[in-house]
Amino acid sequence: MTFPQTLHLFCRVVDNYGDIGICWRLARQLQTEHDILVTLWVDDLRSFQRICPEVSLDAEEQKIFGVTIRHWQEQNGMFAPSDIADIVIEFFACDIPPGYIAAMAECDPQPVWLNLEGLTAEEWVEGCHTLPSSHPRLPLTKHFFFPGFTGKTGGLLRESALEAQREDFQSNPTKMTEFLAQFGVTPTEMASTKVSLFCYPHAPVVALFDAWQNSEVALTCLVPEGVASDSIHAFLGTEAKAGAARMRGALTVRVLPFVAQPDYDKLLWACDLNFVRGEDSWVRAQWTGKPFIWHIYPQDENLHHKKLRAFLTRYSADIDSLSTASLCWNGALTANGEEQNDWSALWTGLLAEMPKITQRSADWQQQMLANGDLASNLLQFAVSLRSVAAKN
Ligand code: TRH
Repeated sequence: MTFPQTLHLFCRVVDNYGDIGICWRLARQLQTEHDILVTLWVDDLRSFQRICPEVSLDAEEQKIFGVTIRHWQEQNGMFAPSDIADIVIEFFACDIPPGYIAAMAECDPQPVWLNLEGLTAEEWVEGCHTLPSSHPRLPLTKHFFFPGFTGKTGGLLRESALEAQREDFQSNPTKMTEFLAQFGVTPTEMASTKVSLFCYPHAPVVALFDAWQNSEVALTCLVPEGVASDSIHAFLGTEAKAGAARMRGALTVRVLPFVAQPDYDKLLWACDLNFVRGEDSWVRAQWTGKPFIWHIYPQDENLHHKKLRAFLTRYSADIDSLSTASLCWNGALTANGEEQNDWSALWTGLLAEMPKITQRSADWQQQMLANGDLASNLLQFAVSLRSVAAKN
C-alpha cells in the first residue's frame, strides 16, 4: 500500500488568524496536490470562517475543497487504531488528545508523528529541524519539523500554482482593476501608490499616516476591516467599517472588508507595498516579489525583537532604510529610552531606496524557491521516516 494515504492535522487557534491560516493552507495543498485524504481538526470554527467563508459554524464534521474538517472539542476523546492517520501533525505543540496518542501507540505500523513549529529566521532552527523526541511513557517518537529560510529547514509554504496565478493576475490590468473596484477603489486611487496595511494594534500607524499625508507621491492605503481600528478611526473621523474612506493631503485611507484567504493574496499582488504581520501574511508577502514591511507577533520580554533582527540580518542587512523602518515599525529602535518614530525621515529613506528594496524582494523570492516548498519537504521527510521504520 502506498504511503501516505491519510493525514490528520491538529490546530488550536491561539489567537487571530495565523494558526488556522497556516493549517488550512497546508491541509488544502496536501489534499489537492498530493492526493492525500486530509482531516483538519480545529478548535475554533469562527476564526476559520473569517478566512474561509464556506465554513459552517455548527457542523461537527464538514468537507470543504475535499478536506474533511472536524470541530476539535474536548469530547473527541475515544479513538481506536483504525481512526489513526498515516501521518499525524500537531501544529505548534498543540497537545493532541491523549486518547488519540494512546491509539497511535497501538498501531502497526505506527503513524509518522510530526510537530510543525513556527517560522523564525534564527540560526538554531537548522539544528533542531527533524530532531526526534520520545514519548515519556509510550513507545512513540515525535519529530520536530521547522519551516525556515534555508535548505537545512523545511522551507516555506507555497502552492505549486502560486507563481503562475500571481503572474497571470499581475499581467492583466483589467483583472487587477476589477478586483480593487469591487471594494470601491476609485480610478484615481488605482493610479496612486497602493499600500495594504495588516498589523497589530500597537503599530505606529498614526505617525506613519502623518508622514504619508505630506508625502510627495499620492498614496492609497487599503486596510481590511478590524485592523488597527483605533488608528484608522482617528484618521477617518468615522468608524473603520468596510467602505469607509477619507483623503487627507497626499493620503487616502480606504477600509476593505476582511477578505477570504485567496483574495488576500490578490490584494498583496495588486499593491505596490505591503505591511504584513504574524506568520502567514508575512510569508505570502515574500511570494509577491514586492516590497513589504513586517509587524512581528509580540512576545514577552521583547523576544520577538530578536527574531525580527534575525530575519532582517538575512533579508536586508545591506538596505539600511528597510532595516531601520522595520525596527521602528516594531518599536525595536530606541534612543535614550525613546522609541524612534520619525516617519517622515523613514519614509523618505524608504522611497530613496525603493528600487533596491524591490530588487531584493525579487531576488529573495528566487532564493526561497530553491528550498522547495514546505508541504513537499514534509512529505518527503515522512516517507523517509517510514522507510527507516520498515527496515528496522
Ligand atoms: O492573524 P495573525 O496575527 O496570526 C498569527 C496568530 O496570532 C498566531 O497565534 C501567531 O502564532 C502568529 O500570528 C505568528 O497573522 P498571520 O499569521 O498573517 O495570519 C493572518 C491570516 O489571515 C493569513 O492566513 C491571511 C489571512 N487573511 C485573510 O484571509 N483575509 C484578510 O483580509 C486578511 C487581512 C488576512
